[in-house]
Amino acid sequence: MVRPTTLFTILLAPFASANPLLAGRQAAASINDLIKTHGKLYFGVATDENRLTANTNAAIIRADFGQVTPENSMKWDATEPFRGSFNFANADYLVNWAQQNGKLIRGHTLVWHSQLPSWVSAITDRNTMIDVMKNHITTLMTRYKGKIYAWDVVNEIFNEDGSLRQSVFYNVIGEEYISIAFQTARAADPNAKLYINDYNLDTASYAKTQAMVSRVKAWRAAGIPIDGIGSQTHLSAGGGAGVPTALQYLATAGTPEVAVTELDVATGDPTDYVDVVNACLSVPSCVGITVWGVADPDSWRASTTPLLFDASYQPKPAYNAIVDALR
Ligand code: 9MR
Repeated sequence: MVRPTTLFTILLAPFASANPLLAGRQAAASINDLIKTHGKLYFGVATDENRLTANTNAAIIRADFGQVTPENSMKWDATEPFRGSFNFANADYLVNWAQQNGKLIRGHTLVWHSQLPSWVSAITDRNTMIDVMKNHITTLMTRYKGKIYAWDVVNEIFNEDGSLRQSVFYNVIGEEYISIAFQTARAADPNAKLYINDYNLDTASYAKTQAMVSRVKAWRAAGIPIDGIGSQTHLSAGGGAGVPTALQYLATAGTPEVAVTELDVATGDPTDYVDVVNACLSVPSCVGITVWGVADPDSWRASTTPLLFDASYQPKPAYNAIVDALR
């Protein structure tokens, strides 16, 4: 089957310069088109309605990226602020935009201790918590069934020492919440790739990286349907150096896929970005890279200017270095 994104590239790429859809494009080449020549599925970016309707974000994403992740609109506080009362306005906008523009979508995120409404944090009864978690997962995944390439089913469930975080899900349900979450997700949208996603997995020898690999191996052996490990890859300057070895190591957990899911680099050093791109190229199961926003001022850590486009929405040296590395 021809992927929608491939079709988009074939049909529209030759007319890019004349196509008003792509007006506003500033970069020399699409890093999404280039990474696909290496057999990867996408080079993507986090965004949402507030970004897509501002400045030249939409034009840049249309031209240069092949996948979008909702930065905030699919999180629990946004989608189910009160029990059983769902709000999909911003998430629908993101999904419709992606479909209209031929972009893959990574769903983010179903079970996370942060951006969690207080009504969930207040639950103390195990069966109630299981019902609530299952209903949340099933409702979101069913709404977008068939439209989401991959879901971050659980997010940031490890402590830095590799033990499991004492989140409200862990405390009330026990470790079994992980298996319940993945089984529920598989049943809701059997074609979506199901991911476990976390940060500080950027050094192979780090306790959290080691725990991710050993626990994912064990969970998969026990039948938990985990298809991918997402490495967020929020780096400090110089942090790219360890990523190739770390990603290789994460791949040894045996999941069909790994992905770089939230890349940004304090100072935006081109070398760090190229290290991460080369890491994905050198790991066969790495399906793609997502950067955590388009332009520096919109970053969650804007003061470190960590992204690929500057405050004027112009491509930075790191963007051009990625183009060179992929050519
Ligand atoms: O970029 C997101 C920012 O806009 C939100 O305020 C923040 C709230 O926690 O979440 C940010 O995204 C996070 C992502 O969802 C999970 N990994 C860490 C990201 C950066 O904090």
